[in-house]
Amino acid sequence: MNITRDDILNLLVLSPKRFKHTLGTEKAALELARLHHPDLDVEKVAFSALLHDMTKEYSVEQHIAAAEKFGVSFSDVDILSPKLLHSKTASLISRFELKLPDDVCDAILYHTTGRIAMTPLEEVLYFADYIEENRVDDECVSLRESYKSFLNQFDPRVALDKSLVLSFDRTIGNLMKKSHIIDKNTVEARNYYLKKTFIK
Ligand code: DGI
Ligand code: FE
Ligand code: FE
Repeated sequence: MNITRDDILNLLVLSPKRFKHTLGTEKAALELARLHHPDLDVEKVAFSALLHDMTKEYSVEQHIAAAEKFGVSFSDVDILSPKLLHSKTASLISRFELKLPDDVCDAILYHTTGRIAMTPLEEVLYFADYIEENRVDDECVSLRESYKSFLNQFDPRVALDKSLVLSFDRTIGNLMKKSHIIDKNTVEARNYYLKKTFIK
């Protein structure tokens, strides 16, 4: 990749809180990769984590303008789920401006919703974002604890699958409580990882 970690840190424009979360996600992703997917390219893990929320603080108008630069327009349906726009614009910038490889851009694209049969890189980023150490809300704390306890009881693959199911269940539960639209990828991912925990 023709970009360095320092280049990425210099291009991030984020509040201190979001920047801390970004570094926490990088750390968690590297740790998850070491245990679950040791063959992953550590630079890809770090770069996808550092960039995953690069547009998180954009307004809807800024997301629309950022996508337009690459000839992409959001539908009215896309805009009904504004929280998902940052994964899309961060992925577009990574792909077309930073010229990062497809697997890194896909990990960024699916970091909020997850999807069926995530690649190792997608899985590591998705879950690191949820459990990184700076997330202190009750649900993240309890998910981190469940993950640790699963690791003590099951092999790492099963522990991660069970933790992914818990994470999707919580996200879907929260979205339902607020009557928000649930992305098809989130639902499909939840069912996929739930079935996986039953089938040997
Ligand atoms: O960007 P972060 O805060 O670090 O975390 P994230 O990218 O996982 O975003 C979390 C937010 O995204 C949270 O407010 C719930 C929302 N979200 C997650 N999945 C879906 C979703 N929103 C909609 N509308 N649909 C989803 O499927
Ligand atoms: Fe995000
Ligand atoms: Fe994040």
